[in-house]
Amino acid sequence: MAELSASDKEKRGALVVVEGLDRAGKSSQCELLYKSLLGMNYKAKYIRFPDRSTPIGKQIDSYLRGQSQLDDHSIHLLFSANRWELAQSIHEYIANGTTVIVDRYSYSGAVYSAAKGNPNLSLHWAWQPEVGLPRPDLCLFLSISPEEAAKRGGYGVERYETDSMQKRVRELFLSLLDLPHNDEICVIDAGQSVDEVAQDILDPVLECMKNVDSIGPLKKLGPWTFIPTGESPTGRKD
Ligand code: NYM
Ligand code: MG
Repeated sequence: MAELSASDKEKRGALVVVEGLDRAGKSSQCELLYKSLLGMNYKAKYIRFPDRSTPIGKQIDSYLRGQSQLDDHSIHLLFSANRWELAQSIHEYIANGTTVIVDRYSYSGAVYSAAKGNPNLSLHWAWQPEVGLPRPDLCLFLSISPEEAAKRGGYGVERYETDSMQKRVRELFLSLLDLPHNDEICVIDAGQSVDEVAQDILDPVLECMKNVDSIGPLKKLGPWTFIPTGESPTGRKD
């Protein structure tokens, strides 16, 4: 196992986000990554969104389980508020040298809401409440086809876990990959074995952690990140 050098110990942590469709294997891979980093003596923290433990998270959980109804904009803003609740602590972890692994983030936030097809809720609109949140240093997109994901256990239990929704979510995720300013996105083939996916994830994460000094202080998500102003990959103008 790698020993930490003196300069490693002074570095800020990296903010690493893992994204993808339901059943892409995000949570299992985040756990593995977290354990690998701890095993190498790095300081690491694993968080996931939605964080269902907070009062806002409980409202989200009830909506996802179909136990409550909410306007599309309202639930969208709750998901975003759930990230804002943790923004300060993410800054603090990063500043004290802890690498933060985040299971879903603003990209899920924007694409799932936009995929609902509400004509008043474009991808561009959906991105706005994310502006100012900590900007990931690296985003790993676990790429899997909706058909492959649907074969995995537990699929179909919650709201959004339908074939048509997952297909639109994937199209929107892919449209984000084509936009400028997305250098920090790395696409991982999530159809491989668990060990192969874990290795494909670990390499870019270690590279990113090594290079955080050259990236500089943790940045903030801007309106320019991923979504060009005034248009959206859904083809709608705001
Ligand atoms: N989801 C998740 C959103 O619609 N917006 C968000 O901002 C986030 C973080 O919640 N189908 C959706 C995607 C998932 C669902 O997430 C629950 P998970 O990771 O499956 O528990
Ligand atoms: Mg899910």
